[in-house]
Amino acid sequence: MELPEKAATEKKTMGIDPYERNWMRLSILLLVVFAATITIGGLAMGFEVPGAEQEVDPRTVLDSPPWSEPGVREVAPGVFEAYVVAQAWAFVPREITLPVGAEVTINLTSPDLQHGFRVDETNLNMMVIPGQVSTLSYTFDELGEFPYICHEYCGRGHEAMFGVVNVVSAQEYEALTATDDAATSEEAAG
Ligand SMILES: [Cu+2]
Repeated sequence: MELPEKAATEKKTMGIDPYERNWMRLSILLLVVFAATITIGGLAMGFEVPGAEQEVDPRTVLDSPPWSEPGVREVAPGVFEAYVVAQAWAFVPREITLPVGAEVTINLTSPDLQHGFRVDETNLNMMVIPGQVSTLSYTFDELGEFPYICHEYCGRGHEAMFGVVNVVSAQEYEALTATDDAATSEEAAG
């Protein structure tokens, strides 16, 4: 008499438990929310995947400006443009210094492999593909160091691909750029 009783209990456990059913409903709801977020973000809010802003030839891209001289430049007061090369296995430049409140447009390209670029504590997060320039803008409103890393596995030196955005006070920035200018003019004079 024991066997049929056991079979009966097993059959009972095959039904959907209310707890499980709620989790299934929640998962389906989440999928609907994600789909809605993507649709609204893409169609109504203008979110775009960083991508083919500009096509380049990865074999010759580093031979001519601005890519032959990667770095940051101020294009208008408080508005900066950075050109960053992601190459196996380092970022050029390794350090970007900006005054607090700087609005910077970061352009990235790679002459060799697929790389990634993610800046800590910001929403700057891009994929870098040879032959393309990825571009994102960000305003650094807080002082501090914001490390960036390559987050697309790109070979044996992958873990060495990192750098840092230094956000300093306006005075400190002025002092830094003043010494840079002095050094440059000294070099030119010498
Ligand atoms: Cu990389």
